[in-house]
Amino acid sequence: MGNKIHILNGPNLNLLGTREPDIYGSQTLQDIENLCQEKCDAHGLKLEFSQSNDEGALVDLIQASSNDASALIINAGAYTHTSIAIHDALKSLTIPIIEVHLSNIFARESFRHHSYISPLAKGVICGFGSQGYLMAIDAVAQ
Ligand code: CA2
Repeated sequence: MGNKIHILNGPNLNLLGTREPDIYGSQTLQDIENLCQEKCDAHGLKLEFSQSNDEGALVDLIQASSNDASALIINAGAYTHTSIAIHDALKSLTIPIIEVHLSNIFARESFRHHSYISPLAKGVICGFGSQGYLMAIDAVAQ
């Protein structure tokens, strides 16, 4: 298993940097991946960073993470609030799960206040933009 972590991103996060910078910041997902890679390098961690708009593909990636990752950091986007399939896939993992959101989901619409992921997560970080991903990597490293 070693020291590899997976960071998984859900629907529409490929659009980061193109719209809604007031909510999600102006960085692209590639910018965030680059920052995560630097942080992992500093900790001596290997990184697999993925994004999909497809719920089934995310389930496949979650299942695959159990083969070679020692932790999973996940921003499931809107599927956070809707997906029992992602909940079930995460439930079968034995590695620690950290849930991340760029925005503070509790300061937004009420439909974003419930997460199907939080009950399965070791910790939840939201509202700190891309910094939240780096905080999650630090938490994994420690
Ligand atoms: O704050 C987060 O990280 C979210 O997971 C982002 C999701 C949202 O549905 C969650 O409630 C909170 C949405 C990501 C959409 O990102 C876009 C970025 C730029 C333009 C359009 C969408």
